[in-house]
Formats: sequence, C-alpha cells, structure tokens
Amino acid sequence: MDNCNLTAETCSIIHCDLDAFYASVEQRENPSLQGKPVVVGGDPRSRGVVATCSYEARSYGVKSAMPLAQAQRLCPHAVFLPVARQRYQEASRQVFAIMADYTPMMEILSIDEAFLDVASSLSLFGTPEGIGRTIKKRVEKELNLKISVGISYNKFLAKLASQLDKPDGFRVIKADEALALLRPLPVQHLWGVGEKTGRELDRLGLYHIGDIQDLPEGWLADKIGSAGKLFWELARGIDPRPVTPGRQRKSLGREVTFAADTADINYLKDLLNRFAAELCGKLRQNGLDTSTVTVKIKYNNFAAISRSRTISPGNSDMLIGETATDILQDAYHGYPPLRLIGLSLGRLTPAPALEQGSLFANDSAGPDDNEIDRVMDGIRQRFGSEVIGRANTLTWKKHRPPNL
Ligand code: TTP
Ligand code: MG
Repeated sequence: MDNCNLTAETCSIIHCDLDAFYASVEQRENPSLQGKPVVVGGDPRSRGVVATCSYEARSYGVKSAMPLAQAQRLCPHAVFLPVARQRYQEASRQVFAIMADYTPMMEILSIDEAFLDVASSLSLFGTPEGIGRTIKKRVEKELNLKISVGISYNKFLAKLASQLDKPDGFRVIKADEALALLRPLPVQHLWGVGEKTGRELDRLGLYHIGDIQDLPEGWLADKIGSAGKLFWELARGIDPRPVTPGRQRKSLGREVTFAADTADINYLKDLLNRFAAELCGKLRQNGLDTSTVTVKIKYNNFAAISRSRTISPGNSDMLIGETATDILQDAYHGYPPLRLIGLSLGRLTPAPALEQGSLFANDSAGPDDNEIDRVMDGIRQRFGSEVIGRANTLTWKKHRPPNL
C-alpha cells in the first residue's frame, strides 16, 4: 500500500543515492574488506584527501574531503585504497540502467545519485513506494550494492528522505507530515544552506527549520536577499522544481593535490592541458559543451582562489586548455608555491549535433580541432587514454603526481 497522501500532493518523486559508493564498490570487489573501515582516496602518506569511506570508517570520524593523513590518525587500522574511477563509473551506469526501467523521467545528479518522477509510470508499475522498493531490492540483488531511497511530493523532501535514513535507507515523507518533520531539523538541511549561509542564519537567531517556518513571508528575503524566499518556501515544504531528464550535470571537474608543493608554471600548465583533454573527452562522450572554465589553486598556506572565464560553448581540448592556461597565467605569478590545482567546466549544455560533411569541411586548412579531438577519442577508446595526446599534454608524465 502506498503511504503517500494521494489526495493532497502525489508523492511521485523518488531520490536514490548509493551508500558509501566508492568504498562499497571496493568492498564488493574484495569481500575480505566487508565490515572493515575502508578509505578511498589514495596513500595516507600522500597529501590527497578522502573521496569517501565505508560507514565502519565513518564511526571513527573519517569523512569525505578530509586529508588522508588525518583519516589515518583517526582510524589507523583502516584500509586505504586509490580511486578506481572507471570501476565506479561502470557500477554507476548499471545502477542508472535499473532506474531507467521504471521511468524516462530521470535526472542524474552525480555519479551515485538521481531523481525519478514516476507519476506517469504508476499504471505500469504500481505505487511510487513499490517502485522505490523494487529499485532498492534490484540494486542489492543484481549489483550487490546498497542504495538509500527517499520518496516525497517534491525534490527537496525526497532527497531529505533518502539522507535522513542512510545507510540502507527507505523513507517516505507524506504531504501531511512534512512540516512537523522539518520543524526540529537544523537549518543546514535546507537545500543551499552551506557553512556561510548557516552562519548568516545563526546571526539572525534561526537555528532550526521551524524558526524559519514561523517567520512572516518576505522577512527573510528582506534580510538576506532572494535566497531568503527560497529557504522560507523549503522550510514550508514548498519546492516547485520539476525533475528534468537530461540535465545530467552542472559541471565537471578534476583537481590534484601535489606530493610536494610546486611553483613550476610549465608543469602547472601541462597539468591543466591534461585535465582539459580528459574533461573535454567526457563532454564529447556525453554530447555536451561548456561555456565556463574555472581554475582553482590552493597555496601552500591553504588559502585558495578560483578564477573563471566565460567562453562561447565548446568542447575542444585545445580551446579549453588554452583558456585554462591563460587564466593561470593571469592569476598566478609563481609565488607562493601551490599544493593543489584544479580545473572545472561549468554551464554544460547539449552540443549541437555534427553536421553531415563537416568532418572534411576544412580540407584546405588541414584538420580542425574538433576533428583531431574526435580521432583521438576513437583511438583512446580502443587503446586507452594514455596512448595519445596533443603535444601540449605530453610533458606532464615526467612529474606525474602519485594520485593521478
Ligand atoms: P556521496 O553520495 O556524497 O557519498 P557516498 O556515496 O560515499 O556516501 P553516502 O551517500 O552514503 O553518504 O558521493 C558519492 C561518491 O562521490 C563518493 O562515494 C565518492 C565521491 N566523492 C568524492 O570523490 N569527493 C567528495 O568530497 C564527495 C562528497 C564524494
Ligand atoms: Mg552516496
């Protein structure tokens, strides 16, 4: 029986998020790791950070984005593993394939998380709760992974439902229970409230979602601007955003923490070109263009800056690599040394389909950038990503950081 109040607002939104995803894949591949603290991120003697860890490791205080060395101090007997991205991507693809059996209305948020709107699948597959339970069972039985499932009448509450019940969660938030459930939760549970906004709300004496529920409409927007309206609505269980299939990613990024600080500008540029090639390959695989290029650097004193540039939409290695190295050139003058560099590509939009004949359109001027990229993609697909690169990415291997 469906627990949702179908007469009020239909609970047709399902949010699914795998538990301790990378670590669970590792535990699945190597059963001797099951029940043990597993940290994925790399060698604890390196200066990288934790990508994720098993729930066994979380009980020692280890969490995502924490330096690996700190994770090892907290949990010295944890097993530390490198990030095996391809393995997780394959598992992710399999999980999304199961979800896609129940609706085309699927919005993928990240490698392990998606929203489904099953409103138009009910005549075929039964209730949203039944569909949620089936997905959960199938992911466990067919893929040997645990996934938390939350169901409600909008995206905010569906995601909250899956988070509140983690790990191995299954929870429905009905329309008539949402307000009471939200009331005692810290404001950090509202979508978009991070550390900075949390402090701002704190200063206004707003600690719990109930504090925001009790405000007159417009009060918070007057204090903190348009986000105030959004938070007030979320606090009252209002979130009109639809599930939008195809809007799979907002951005794509790659960063590295160096084994030793570096100020070698040529090496840093090589790395950015390398990241550009890798990320653009993914854009092309997914038929996407980017129009915002962001370079992030962190100095050896941990201060960090990021600089962005808007470009006309594209996905060419050369274009993005040049933009990224230009940004670095403007933003960094060789001091202080860096401990981290990253590249991210934002505002992703569908790339226009290739026009017939465009492959050879540039004959007289020699092959164009897009053509070269496509040929290299084909070669990489067949023989691996390391076998070919543009000249501007070829020196990086000399300095290859341990976690790349
Ligand atoms: P999450 O879903 O945030 O985390 P999780 O699946 O490991 O754990 P849970 O959902 O049970 O809380 O992220 C999914 C994967 O994304 C995660 O397994 C590893 C990767 N990731 C990073 O690489 N760095 C990060 O800082 C975070 C948060 C995740
Ligand atoms: Mg997860």
